[in-house]
Amino acid sequence: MALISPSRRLRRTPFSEGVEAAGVSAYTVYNRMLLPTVFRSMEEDYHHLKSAVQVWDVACERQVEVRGPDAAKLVQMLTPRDLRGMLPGQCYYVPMVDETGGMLNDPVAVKLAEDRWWISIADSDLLLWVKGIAYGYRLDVLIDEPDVSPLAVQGPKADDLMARVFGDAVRDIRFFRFGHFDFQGRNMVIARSGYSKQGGFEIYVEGSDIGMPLWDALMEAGRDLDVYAGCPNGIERVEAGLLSYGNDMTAQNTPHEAGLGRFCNTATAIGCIGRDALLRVAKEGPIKQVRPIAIDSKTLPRCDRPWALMAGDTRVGQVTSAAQSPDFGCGVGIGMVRMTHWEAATALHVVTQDGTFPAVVNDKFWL
Ligand code: THG
Repeated sequence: MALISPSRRLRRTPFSEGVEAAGVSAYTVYNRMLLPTVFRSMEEDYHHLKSAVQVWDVACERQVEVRGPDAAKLVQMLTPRDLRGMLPGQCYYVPMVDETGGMLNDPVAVKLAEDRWWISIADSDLLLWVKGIAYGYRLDVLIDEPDVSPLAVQGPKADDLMARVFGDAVRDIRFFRFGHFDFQGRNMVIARSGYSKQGGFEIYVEGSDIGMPLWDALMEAGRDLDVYAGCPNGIERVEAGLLSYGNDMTAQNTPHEAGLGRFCNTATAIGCIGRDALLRVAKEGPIKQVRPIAIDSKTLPRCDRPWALMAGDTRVGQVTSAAQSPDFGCGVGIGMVRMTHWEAATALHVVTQDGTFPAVVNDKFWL
């Protein structure tokens, strides 16, 4: 593919200088911002992520900040996950839906205080929806996109690296919890979370000016840990079954179809927009659902379009993300499969732009 022309509409990040210096070799666009996808190669990045530690510029995971007396009420209107038990200091993975139960985003909600939340969004214009709801319901809230840019530190040596920069207390942060830490006199929200299954943290960097000093400090402190710039890895995240909004599910899908029913408490999420629609689909159950798909391949082309999943001559679904897995010796994919064929071990085939491969519905994701 040809290069993408940079311009003001395609936003750089507070870490872009560091990303470029590290020799980024490909980007995608996410929330109108640059998101690195490859540094050395997808496979080298994959092995390095699983053995060392990486620093990821995920500034494109923009925050929708909601603050004011009606903040908690508004956030509950956006999601079928019951937020009543959520405490300040917690993060929740929350499907967000429209009035028909269609998925608008699958962000991480960060509860800073009862009256102050960050919604750390996937790639869709959620800010417009949230502002529209707040205005339409005359809620007492302020909503904006603050100058907050997540920097992820991921990999088995993430704890050691983070402890060197922020102190040993970071080791005590529990999964999907956060604490406040100091870096050069600046407060940083640090959560144990991230878009990989290798373990690690996300630093919510407030103020673009402190971005490169933090990037440099992490790189310097981790020299002997083999720290390197990285990014969400297209192979590892499929092995892990981490969904990509816009790829694996869209506004055409309910959270149940996306396999996110475990993050819905629709019956008790009082006030959720789309609740009635979701109560119906939760009762009847989805007729298609996300499934892990193992592909009998030696190499795979880029999954840059949906690949038809066939049972004989019948189309029974599609694969929306896939890659050849070095560790599992097969292709790994995320598919959306009709209920007639979603049972584990169902034999199918997948039609790619480079030919057809045997495929099978796996019983679980690989990581
Ligand atoms: N971190 C932050 N913001 C984000 C992402 C992130 N915004 C965009 C995108 N990623 C949102 N999508 C996801 C998808 C999966 C997870 C987080 C965000 C995730 N899922 C785990 C799982 O499914 O196993 C854990 C979920 C849980 O147990 O609560 O981590 O990565 N800040």
